[in-house]
Amino acid sequence: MTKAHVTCPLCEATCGLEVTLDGREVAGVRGDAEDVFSGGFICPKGTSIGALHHDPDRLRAPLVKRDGTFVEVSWDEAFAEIDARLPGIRAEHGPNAVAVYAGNPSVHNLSTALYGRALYKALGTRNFYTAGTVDQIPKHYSSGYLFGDAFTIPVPDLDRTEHLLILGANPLVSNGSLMTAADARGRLRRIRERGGRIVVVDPRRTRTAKAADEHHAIRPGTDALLLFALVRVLFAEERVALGRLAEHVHGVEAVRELALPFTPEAVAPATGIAAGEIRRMARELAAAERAVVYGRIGTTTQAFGTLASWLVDVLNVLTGNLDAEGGAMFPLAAAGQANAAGRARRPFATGRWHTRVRGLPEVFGEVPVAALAEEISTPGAERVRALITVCGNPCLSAPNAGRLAEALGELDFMVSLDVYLNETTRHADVILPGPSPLERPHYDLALYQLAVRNVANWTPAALPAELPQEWETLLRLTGIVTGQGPDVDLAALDEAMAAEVARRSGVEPAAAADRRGPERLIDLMLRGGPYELTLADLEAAPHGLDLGPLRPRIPEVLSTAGGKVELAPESITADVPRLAETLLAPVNGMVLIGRRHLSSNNSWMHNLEPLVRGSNRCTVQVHPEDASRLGLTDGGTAELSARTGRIRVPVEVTEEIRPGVVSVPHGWGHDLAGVRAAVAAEHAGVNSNLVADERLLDALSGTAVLNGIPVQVAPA
Ligand SMILES: Nc1nc2c(c(=O)[nH]1)N[C@H]1C(S)=C(S)[C@@H](COP(=O)(O)OP(=O)(O)OC[C@H]3O[C@@H](n4cnc5c(=O)[nH]c(N)nc54)[C@H](O)[C@@H]3O)O[C@H]1N2
Ligand SMILES: Nc1nc2c(c(=O)[nH]1)N[C@H]1C(S)=C(S)[C@@H](COP(=O)(O)OP(=O)(O)OC[C@H]3O[C@@H](n4cnc5c(=O)[nH]c(N)nc54)[C@H](O)[C@@H]3O)O[C@H]1N2
Ligand code: SF4
Ligand SMILES: [Mo]
Repeated sequence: MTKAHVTCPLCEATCGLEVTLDGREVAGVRGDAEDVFSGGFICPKGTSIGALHHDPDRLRAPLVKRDGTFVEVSWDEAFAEIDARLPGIRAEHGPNAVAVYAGNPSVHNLSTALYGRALYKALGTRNFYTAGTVDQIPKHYSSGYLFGDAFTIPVPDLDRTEHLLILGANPLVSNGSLMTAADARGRLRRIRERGGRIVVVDPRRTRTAKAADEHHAIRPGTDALLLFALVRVLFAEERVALGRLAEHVHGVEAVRELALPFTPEAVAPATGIAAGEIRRMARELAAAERAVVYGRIGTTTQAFGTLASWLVDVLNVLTGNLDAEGGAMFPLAAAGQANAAGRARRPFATGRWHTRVRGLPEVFGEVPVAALAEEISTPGAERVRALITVCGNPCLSAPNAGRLAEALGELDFMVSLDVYLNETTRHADVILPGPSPLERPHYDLALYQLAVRNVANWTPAALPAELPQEWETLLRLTGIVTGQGPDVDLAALDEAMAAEVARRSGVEPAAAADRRGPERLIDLMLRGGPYELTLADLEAAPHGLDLGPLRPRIPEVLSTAGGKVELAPESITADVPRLAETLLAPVNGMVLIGRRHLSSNNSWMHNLEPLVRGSNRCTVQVHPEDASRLGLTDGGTAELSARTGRIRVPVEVTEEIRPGVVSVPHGWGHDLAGVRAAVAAEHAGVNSNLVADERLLDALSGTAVLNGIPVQVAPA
C-alpha cells in the first residue's frame, strides 16, 4: 500500500485528497488532514475519484465511427482519420468553418488548460465556444470594464468577513465558485461563530440559506433590481463611504444618478422582497465593519447577468469593502495571474467580432454557445462544418439542447477529446480519451487566481498513465492543423510553447530545461510569478504552500486606461434602460431555475454508482400553492413546456421553493441511444436544457438565461 497526496480536480475547491493505492487499485480516498487549504475536508465527489478511475465505461482507447458504429482503433489510426478529414474542411471553407467547444473540466485539467491554447491558436477560428457563456462570462465582462482585465475578479474574504450577502450561490452544495474556498461550509460556519451574519438571496431555501441568518426568496432574474435598490438606499441615506478607495474610483456620481429610479418601493413588486427589508439589508451591509457581497450563477445565468455582476462590485465599492480585509479582495496567485504587478496589458474590449447569424458579440475571446446550433445549421459561406469538443457535453449543458443535437448531426466532421462516449460525443467521428485524474499531474492554474487565501499546491501523477497525456494529443492535433501532420516533432512544439511561456513570464527558458510538458510550463510560470517559487519548492511541500491571507492590491492590480476603478462604464450602463423597463412589466407565469446536488458534477459523473445511489434527484420542485393550483401531486409527473420543447419530470412538492418558480437540475437525460454509460442509463433523468431557450440571453454578454426561463407547467 502506498499513499498519494493529490489536489482534487473535480470542482473549484481544490481540496487535498489522500489516496491509498494498492498497486494500480485505489483502496481508499479521504481528505488530506495536512492540506494547507482544505485541512481534511472532502465531499462525495472527491471520495468517488477511485470509482471514476476504475469506471469500466471510461474510455481506454480512441474510437472512430465506421458505418455509424464506434470501433476502437489505435492512436495512429485515430489521428490518420482526423488528418484525412479536418485540414480539407479548413482549406476549402476557411478557419471559421471549424468550431471549438471547450467545457468546464478543460479548466481543471493542466493539459487542456495549458496546451489547448496551442491548438486553438493554430485553428484561428472565431467560432470559439466554451461553457463560460452558460456560466460566468458576465463576471468577466463586468470585471474587464471595472478593473481593466477579465480575470481581475475580486473574491469574498471569507475568513475575515463579518457580514456576507450571498446572491444566487449555494456554496454548501457547489463548494464555491469564482471563490476557491476548500471547505466553504466550515468557512461559512466560522463567520457566524465569530458573531458575523450571513444573508442569502435565492428563490430556493437552499442548504446555504438554511445555514444562514436570513433568507430572501427573490423572484428569479430580478437581482439587478434588488442590488440597484440597495445602492439607491446607500446614497439616499448618505451611507456611501469609499474610505481608502475614494481616490481610486471614477464614476460614483454617475452610479448615484443611474440608481434614482430603483427605489425599494419600485423594485419590491418585481423582486418579491418588501421595501422595508431592502432598506434594512442596505443599512446592515453599510454598518458592518467588514462586509462583502458575493453573487454567483443565479446572478450570472439570467437576463441581467452582467448588470447584476457589476452591481455586486458597485456595492462592495460604495461600502468601502472592495480591496479591504473581510471584503471583496483580489487574490495574488503564484503562477499565471495576468494582473500581477508590472505586466503591460491590452485595454479590455468586447465585441471584437460577432457571430455570423445573430451578430452576438465576442467576450473574453468567446462567442455564446447559445448560437452554436444556428451557426452549424444556417447555410452560408462561413457556416460551421466541423467541431472539436474538449471536455464538454453541450448536448446536456447548453440551451435548446434538442436543436443543438440536431445540428451536430449536420456537421461534416466532429472530434471529441473526452473520457466518455456520452450525449455529445456520440455525435463525433473520432473520440480521443485522456488519462484519469490520478494518472496526470495537477496544478490549479486558474482556480488559485480566485482563491480566498493565496495557496499553491502541485500534484504529481499518482499512477502511471494507461493513455497518452492530453497535452501530447493536443500537440498532435496542432500538428495536423498546421499542416505538419500527427507525427509532428512533439519535443519541438513543446519547446516552442516553453519559449513563449518563458517570454510571458519574464524568465529564461533554460531555467526549467530539465523538465518537459506541463511541468516545465508551470515551473517557468512559478519562477516568473510574484513569489518567485520553483516547481521544486512545491514538490517539497506535498500538502501545499500557504502564501498567506489576501492583501490589498489597489491600485497596482488595476489596468483600466485611467488607472482607476471605472464604476460606471458605458459598456455596462447602456443596459440600465432595459432593466428599468422591467419595473413596469407584469409579474405572472411560472419560471424555471436549476439546482445542484452535492453528489453531482454537471452532467458527467452520473455513471459512478456511489454518486447516483438513493432516490431520484432529477425531479421538478414545486411549491404546495402552485401544486394545488396546477393540479400537481407529489410523486406524480409534470410536463414542462416552452417554445423549444417539453419534458416530463417527477414532481416533488416542497415549501423550499418560492411560489411561481419550479426547479429542475441540469446535466441529466442519459437515456439516449449510443451512449456508453451503463450506470447513468439506469439513473437517466431528463435534460432540463430541452426547455431552455437559446434566444433568451443576457443582452451584454450573450450568456444564456438558465435561471428564470418562462415555462408552462401542467400534470403529464
Ligand atoms: N440549465 C442549466 N444548464 C447549465 C447550468 C445550469 O446551472 N443550469 N450550468 C452551466 C455550467 S455552470 C457549466 S460549467 C456547464 C458545464 O457544461 P460542460 O462543460 O459542457 O459539461 P460537463 O457536464 O462539465 O461535461 C464535461 C465533459 O468533459 C468530460 N471530461 C471530464 N473529465 C475529462 C478529462 O479529464 N478529459 C477530457 N478530455 N474530458 C473530460 C466529461 O466526460 C464530459 O463529457 O453547464 C452549464 N449548463
Ligand atoms: N455538487 C456540485 N458542485 C458543483 C457543480 C455541480 O454540478 N454539482 N457544478 C460546478 C460549477 S460548473 C459551477 S459554475 C458552480 C456553481 O456554483 P453556485 O453558483 O454556488 O451553484 P448553484 O448551486 O447552482 O447555485 C445557484 C443558486 O442560484 C439560485 N438562483 C436561481 N435563479 C436565481 C436568481 O434569479 N437570483 C438569485 N439570487 N438566485 C437564483 C439557485 O436556486 C441556486 O441555489 O458549482 C460547481 N460545483
Ligand atoms: S469539494 Fe470539490 S475539490 Fe473538494 S473533494 Fe469535493 S469535488 Fe473535490
Ligand atoms: Mo460552471
